[in-house]
Amino acid sequence: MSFEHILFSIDAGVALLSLNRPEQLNSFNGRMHEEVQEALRLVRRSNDVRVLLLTAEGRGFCAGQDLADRNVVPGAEAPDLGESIERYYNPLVHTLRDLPIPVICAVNGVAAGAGANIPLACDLVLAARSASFIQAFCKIGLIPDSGGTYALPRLVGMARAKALAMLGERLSAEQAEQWGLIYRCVEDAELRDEAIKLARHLATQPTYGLGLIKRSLHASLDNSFEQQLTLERDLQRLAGRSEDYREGVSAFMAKRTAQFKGR
Ligand code: T3D
Repeated sequence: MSFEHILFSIDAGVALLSLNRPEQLNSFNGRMHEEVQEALRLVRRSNDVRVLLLTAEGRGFCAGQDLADRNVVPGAEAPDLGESIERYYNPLVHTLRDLPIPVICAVNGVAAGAGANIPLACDLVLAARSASFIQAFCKIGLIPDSGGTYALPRLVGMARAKALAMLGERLSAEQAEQWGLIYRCVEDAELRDEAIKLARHLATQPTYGLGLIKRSLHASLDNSFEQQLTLERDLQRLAGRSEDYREGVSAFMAKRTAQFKGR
């Protein structure tokens, strides 16, 4: 498949997926969804990809669904948004969350609607200082989707989640960092370089183990202490059988730099 609305490349273990419909603030139409799905399939199938970096072109990150595709004429049947969510948005955030490698999101500008929640399905979110997050759904009679109602209360608490979702106000990147919605806010001009630096660093690390870390942290949100200890035992068993663990210990003992392979 040739890509029209995204840019996609793989270099030094890092897959870079950049949304590329800047005139529409990278809002999603069907074609862009299909392309993102195809790129994520390539990431999943590749043995070379150790980290995924998601970002976007232009002044915005993503304005959610392209509303031009939802502007029905009076009297016409309402579009089935549930179908769209099942086909596109839910698989997208599921894949980002479940990929067994670190997923970085670099939010380069305004992130609204689904575009504000897709980053929350990623592992490490950097945002440009001028970027902002808007739960725009309430302004058009919708509810936060793409995992927003799951992530928001868990990340910022119920009081702030309700205010964000019901007021649809712009949350600055700085405030998002202070509230714990994202990992870090960086200067605009440095965002891409910082994100690539972080991605390249992680791509040299024991990424199989990093995948197990994300799995265990995700599970902890719904597990009891006992269940979590059992999971830690099981995942540590897997980690302990990895080539990377063997290499990490051997390199430590030999006082040399470890060469991890993500296996
Ligand atoms: O439908 C389903 O499948 C269910 C799933 C739904 C998920 C959702 O995401 S629903 C929520 C959809 N998104 C929104 O409601 C956000 C709409 N956009 C905005 O509120 C504002 O554009 C922003 C706050 C994001 C940015 O404002 P601003 O002032 O910086 O830019 P702008 O002038 O509003 O937008 C720039 C251009 O992008 C403009 O086009 P133009 O006039 O230059 O030709 C605008 O129409 C276009 N644009 C922005 N967002 C969308 C969009 N075009 C289509 N769809 C958009 N979502």
